[in-house]
Amino acid sequence: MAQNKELLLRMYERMCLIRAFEERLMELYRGGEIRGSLHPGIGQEGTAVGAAFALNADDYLTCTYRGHGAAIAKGIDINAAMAEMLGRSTGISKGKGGSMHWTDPAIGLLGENAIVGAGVPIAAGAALSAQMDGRGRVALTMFGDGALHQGVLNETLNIAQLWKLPLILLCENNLYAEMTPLAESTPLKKLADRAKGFAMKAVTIDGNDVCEVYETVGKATARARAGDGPTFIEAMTYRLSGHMIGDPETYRTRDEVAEWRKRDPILRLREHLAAKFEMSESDLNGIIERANNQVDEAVAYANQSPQPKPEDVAADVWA
Ligand SMILES: Cc1ncc(C[n+]2csc(CCOP(=O)(O)OP(=O)(O)O)c2C)c(N)n1
Ligand SMILES: [Mg+2]
Repeated sequence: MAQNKELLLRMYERMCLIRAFEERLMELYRGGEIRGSLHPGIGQEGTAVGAAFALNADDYLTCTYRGHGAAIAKGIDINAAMAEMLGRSTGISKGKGGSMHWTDPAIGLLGENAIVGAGVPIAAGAALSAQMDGRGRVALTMFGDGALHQGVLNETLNIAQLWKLPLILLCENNLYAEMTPLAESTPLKKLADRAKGFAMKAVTIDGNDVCEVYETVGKATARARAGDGPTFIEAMTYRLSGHMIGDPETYRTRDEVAEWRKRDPILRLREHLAAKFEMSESDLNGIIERANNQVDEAVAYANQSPQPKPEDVAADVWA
């Protein structure tokens, strides 16, 4: 892990904020306050923060329905995000998008996406526009191991490499696509090998080591900005929560989850901060407390916000 204390602390703070935010979402959901479905990324905060922190403010990002973490890491306003979750008119999509469609062009977030794989060609389009306008921006797209088997992924890998698009393809390999274990959907041992088949530079890394993600994405953005084309990054990680809220999780063992809990990316960074920078338990707990306070404020903001008006039901709706 890296030695820059200020950066590590900012990463730790953001990972704690994401965890606090999503844990609160689960509570609110169980209390009947959130409608639609909810796919927490608990356990995957290392990929979200490592990736988004390696981007510039004006770089593009697309992610999946499990993208709250990436959006918060890229800098989404958590008050507006919470208002969105509670269906309020002050939400990022005026309460009409919900959990799976967070979008904020002001921070380069071109959307989460409920359709598996669909954010990838959108990011490729953004990368093409960035290549054409020559301002040195890049696009990063996050998707799951299951998404890799969608036809559009393979088409995008091909064209992105052919056109040397400034695109970073970050595959969060959390070992399952819904309830299907990886070994039942592909003979590949390393998903990075799929990208190598398209002559693309591809690496497999530890996605629960936020520093490794940050450094690898940083190198990929440098290559992309220099005109050297895309990089495929397979980040090994694990979702500690179910696929979605209400998932009975009958397809994996408790021992497996317990084993991965020991590799929780937040815990690992916390241990590193304590060991290398002599941060005390109370300093580190204070960061979690501040994250919870920020989430309290976001919930209060959302609760004070008005519901959308019935007459606005068709406004801003394009399909
Ligand atoms: C095109 C499409 N097919 C199927 C689904 C149903 N579905 C939702 S999530 C999911 C699994 C995707 O797994 P993965 O890409 O590994 O992402 P993860 O959920 O593990 O983050 C599936 C099949 C969908 N939303 N879109
Ligand atoms: Mg998966």
